[in-house]
Amino acid sequence: MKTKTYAGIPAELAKLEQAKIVLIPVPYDGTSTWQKGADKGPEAFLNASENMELYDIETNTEVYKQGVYLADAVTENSSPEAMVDAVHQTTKKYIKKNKFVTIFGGEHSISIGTIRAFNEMYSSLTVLQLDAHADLRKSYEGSTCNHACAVYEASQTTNLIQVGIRSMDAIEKTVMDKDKTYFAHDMAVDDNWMDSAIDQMTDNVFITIDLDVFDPSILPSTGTPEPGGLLWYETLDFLKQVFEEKNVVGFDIVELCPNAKDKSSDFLAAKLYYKMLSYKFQNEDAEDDYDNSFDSSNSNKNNNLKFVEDDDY
Ligand SMILES: [Mn+2]
Repeated sequence: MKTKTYAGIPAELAKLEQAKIVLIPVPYDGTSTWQKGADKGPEAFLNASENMELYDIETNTEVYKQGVYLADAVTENSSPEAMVDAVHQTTKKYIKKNKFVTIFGGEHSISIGTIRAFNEMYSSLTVLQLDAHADLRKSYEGSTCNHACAVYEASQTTNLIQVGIRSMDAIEKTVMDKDKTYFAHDMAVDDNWMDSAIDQMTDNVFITIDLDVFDPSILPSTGTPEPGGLLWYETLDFLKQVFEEKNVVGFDIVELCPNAKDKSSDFLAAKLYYKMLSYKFQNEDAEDDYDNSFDSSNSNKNNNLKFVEDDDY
């Protein structure tokens, strides 16, 4: 039974009917290969969120007043495939309720389900992936729903843009679209990478953030930390521009692997989530109705085809 609201917000702002935002926790860690613990991510994130100031200085807003409904966690873990299916169905259910749907993992394999749902509900979807790892394997250790395969399906069915990549297997080069991949070592010496990535996006953008995209100096608590990652302000600068210029339809944040002795990563994740909501709703009056602009006719189309976009965008 759920006893708390997101960030301890008042109960009347946490009801599904009134809330514009839905948060779905997915405490899943079934396929991680090195450090376990991503199943504890949502709880650590929610605890940190409760201890965070809810006024955002930069946007001069209190986005929680738009209403945030904390959904029941998706706990299906009988198999990776069953988990992905449950995430897919739950995400879609709340998109259809005209909510801004956000998901907190769990390991990155949960995004196979979130992306599938958004791709069915929005046309010409761009998936913006911030991640240290390419995650483009078609299958890994006998499953297509392994964390190493997190965006393989997206690479085939959406306009996938990968940012911050600094670890991959050579086999992934056969799947990767190099023109839409921003390697960390290139970003470090290229002032233009943000504009270039935004120019490649369609209007509808879903963002998947693997927290290991951040440098381990600011986010050590993740399953596979990789040196040479993004820092805080450059990441916010990029995300803010994406929210301002595109229709961000939802996002997920994954791979928080909390450490009882160092809660700074939990706070970074909590603040990142709240910042993204603040950017999304900064020009929306809390009293105004919200329209998440999903396209119900789209769910009947076959979005399993390779993404093709002939128009300029
Ligand atoms: Mn990943």
